[in-house]
Amino acid sequence: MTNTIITVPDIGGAAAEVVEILIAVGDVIALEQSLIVLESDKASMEIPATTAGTVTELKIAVGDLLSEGDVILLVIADAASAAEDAPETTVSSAPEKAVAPISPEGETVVNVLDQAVAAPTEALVVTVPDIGTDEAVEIVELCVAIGDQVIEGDSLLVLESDKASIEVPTPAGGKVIEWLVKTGDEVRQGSPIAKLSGVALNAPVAPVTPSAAALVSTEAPVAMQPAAKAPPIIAHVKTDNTNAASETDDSAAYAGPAVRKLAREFGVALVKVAGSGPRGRILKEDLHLFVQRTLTESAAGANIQGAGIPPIPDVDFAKFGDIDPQPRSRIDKVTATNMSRNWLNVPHVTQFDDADITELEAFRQQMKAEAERRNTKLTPMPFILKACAVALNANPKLKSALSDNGETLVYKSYCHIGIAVDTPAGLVVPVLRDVDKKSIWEISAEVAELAALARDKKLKPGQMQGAVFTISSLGNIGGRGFTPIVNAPEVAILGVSRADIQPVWNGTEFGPRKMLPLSLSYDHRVVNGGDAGRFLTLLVALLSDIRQMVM
Ligand code: CAO
Repeated sequence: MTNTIITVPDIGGAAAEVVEILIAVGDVIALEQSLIVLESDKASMEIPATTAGTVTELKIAVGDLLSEGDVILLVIADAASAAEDAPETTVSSAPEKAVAPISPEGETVVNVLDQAVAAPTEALVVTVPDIGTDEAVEIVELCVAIGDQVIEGDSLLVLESDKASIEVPTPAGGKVIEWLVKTGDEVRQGSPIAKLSGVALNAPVAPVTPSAAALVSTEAPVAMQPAAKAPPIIAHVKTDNTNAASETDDSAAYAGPAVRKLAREFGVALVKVAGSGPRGRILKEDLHLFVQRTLTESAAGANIQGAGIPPIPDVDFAKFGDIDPQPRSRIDKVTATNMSRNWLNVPHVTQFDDADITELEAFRQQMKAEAERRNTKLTPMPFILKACAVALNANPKLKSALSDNGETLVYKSYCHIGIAVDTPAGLVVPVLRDVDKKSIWEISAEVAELAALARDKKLKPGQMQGAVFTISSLGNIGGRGFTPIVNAPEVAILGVSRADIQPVWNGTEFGPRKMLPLSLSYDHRVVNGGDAGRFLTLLVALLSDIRQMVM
């Protein structure tokens, strides 16, 4: 047995101080277990283990200033992990030494897969590729079994985030010899998921979708060398911005990045939470407890004072007849939460109008042959999308967003529009980018492509982000009108109902016209009746005479 050195990976430049040592000599550590906490003037970072084993010597002390390459400790790999580690190749789609941009939430993800050298080996550890988010996502399904032979591109498992289901394909063919995860586990980019054997590694392993690029890195089997593979470090960047949700400076709270992120999602000021971890470190469980207590207390207060929303009582339906309770999909549950959040936070107003699409429909019928030639189906949707883009650019408040706790209105130059798509797994909203710059044919093809991806659970998170406005169409189902719920932080949403022939007065007589019912819901904190009226009137005019769209 030989010692392996674990060193400080790329921490983004400047030296950082050791503020906490999370392990001791003699401890048995697991791969990716946090070893120490470093704190620079900008960030606090947990440094994870790059190899599993027993700690034999610590080379650092609290207060030391460390930079990339400094030795942290020595580890003797235990028999199991040594056997596991040596002959393996790790495949990941993380960019080489990538330092991800700082997200709006103030998270920086530093990925330190920094030795991208392919070598022929027997076993292959497949890791989660770039799934377009730094957040941990849940494994909802394992698609293959131990012993299965897979070929490159076969789906290994299905991940489900708050927004989408993502199938993770294998980057190479081989036999599945071990699962490193199970259903219900949460993983993120770089997490090892399965081992394959019989993989020919002479050729480079293919990048896998949904990743942007893949690399092959070999875990260094040589003792007394810095480990070649390192799991991602997640660093919380301190900012000077005052968090809208907290009245006090949370950087004073002692917590890791994951807990800080969760606290921001809950809107909890971390300084109010008591930590039960080592040296008072705030753990996720502490945060859950805090939220639970706060909710219970406020519910009790609300009941006493008669304020707040009374909970809907649980009913034992079995008392009245046979029942069949079914677990809801994750997307259904997240949609429910988002709907409640948006309904309760956004003062909604809905305005209705009908567009006379008689001419549009005549034109659409004329174009059917051309649509068939292009192997697409021309529905009213691409025209509605295009008309919305023109009307949004003419009324930019309808595609703005509130920020800074209501202090700022963010206007956007781009025009990405979301469309609600009903899928068996739940409601998802893929986003068409730059609708204002695309032709009706391009939009039509993209709607079909995104809707198909949505139904096949193949949308990437990035394909569901960045919308300035949403369209929810029930036109193919029916109904005379409905009040859609604004998809905050967007400030408006268009509901489209079923077009029907109506008798319309033309000044001298009633004539049969095909009328498309539209309902525009908007956030009345941002959009006033005048803004909405101008937008909807223009939209109706554009749909009634589509020649105006090109003017
Ligand atoms: N009025 C009358 N007919 C309409 C129509 C409308 N407003 N909108 C679509 N249609 C017709 C289409 O023309 C098509 O008929 P033809 O083949 O004869 O032309 C038929 O309905 C089916 O259209 P489609 O649904 O396949 O295509 P689309 O482009 O209109 O919609 C999409 C695409 C992805 C929005 C749709 O497939 C979908 O998922 N709709 C459900 C949306 C949903 O569930 N919304 C709920 C939101 S909850 O807030």
